[in-house]
Amino acid sequence: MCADGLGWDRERLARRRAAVLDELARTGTYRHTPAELVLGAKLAWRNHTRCIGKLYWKTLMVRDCRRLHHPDAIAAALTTHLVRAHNGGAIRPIITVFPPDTPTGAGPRIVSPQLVRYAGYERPDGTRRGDPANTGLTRLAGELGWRGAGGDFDRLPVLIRDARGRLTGHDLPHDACPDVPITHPALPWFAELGLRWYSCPTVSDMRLEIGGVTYPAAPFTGWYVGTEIGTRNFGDRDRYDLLPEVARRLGLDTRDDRTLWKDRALTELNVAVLTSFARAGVRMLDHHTMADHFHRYVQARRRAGEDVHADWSWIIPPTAASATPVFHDSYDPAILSPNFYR
Ligand code: NRG
Repeated sequence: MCADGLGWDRERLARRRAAVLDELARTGTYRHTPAELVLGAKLAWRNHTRCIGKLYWKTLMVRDCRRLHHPDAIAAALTTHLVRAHNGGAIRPIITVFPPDTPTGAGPRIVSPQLVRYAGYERPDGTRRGDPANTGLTRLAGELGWRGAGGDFDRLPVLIRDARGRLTGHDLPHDACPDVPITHPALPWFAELGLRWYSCPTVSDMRLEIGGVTYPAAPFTGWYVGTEIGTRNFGDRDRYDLLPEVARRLGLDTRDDRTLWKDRALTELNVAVLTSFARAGVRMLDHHTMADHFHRYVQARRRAGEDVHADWSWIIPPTAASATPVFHDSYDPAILSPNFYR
């Protein structure tokens, strides 16, 4: 894949292979050239089976930060990453690659699952605030001395573990990836819910594996599909759990499932998320458009005699799945290398 992607002939490939084998024998690992790193990161995205956005794999911007070991330097690079990814709202797919694991030591790790996460609080009386997905992370930040305001959308510091295992917390500037306030175009009371969400996700706890080399810290950003927030983050019982509240305000009978109060609440939440991001000028796709794009990409690859590897259960949207073409297709879920792993 590497030789194809970089346009190497047989001789060039043989020379590079010999150099890699020599370096491996001497050091137990080898260093990717910048071009290999860029291609490897793009291929990892293309190979990933749980991403409906991977048709854009060629556009990935790759930042080589393999020289940065100190947590403060890493945190500064993460801020730059967010600014470039956010790009004034025109979200760009981007990955920043930090030092790999080597036989002489582990690379740094980002313990936070994403660069922006809202704290989750569990009070002794059982009441909850914030994002329950992050209660563990919130506790860990607390052990490092962080104190949250106790609200629903308090940003946690990014937790970084350096090569010696030392854990530190780093506050990144909020305006590097601003929050979008959530309102509804036809339901004025929606603003009273006080909902907001950050502009784009930056997954930071997956390791990138290229040619046998592991990069434990390689955070990547893309734009949101509306349902990630409107359906899952806001709707899931073990997340913000907003369906009962929204349904009540819609005047629906929440005691009878047959009123489809959950479905109608989900729809209004998704309308609110999509229109709020549009109004804020932050790039986001709806699940129908995203699924159509993915489906057309799969068909084109198949016509070219290639297969697109994908995990169906991760590709279908969580809302209106059967109204999208991906629901009616099936995919080969084989995991190829390079790839991203948890
Ligand atoms: N569902 C998660 C984010 C996961 C990654 N999603 C992306 N990735 N769109 C959430 O925060 O809701 N991406 O790189 O674009």
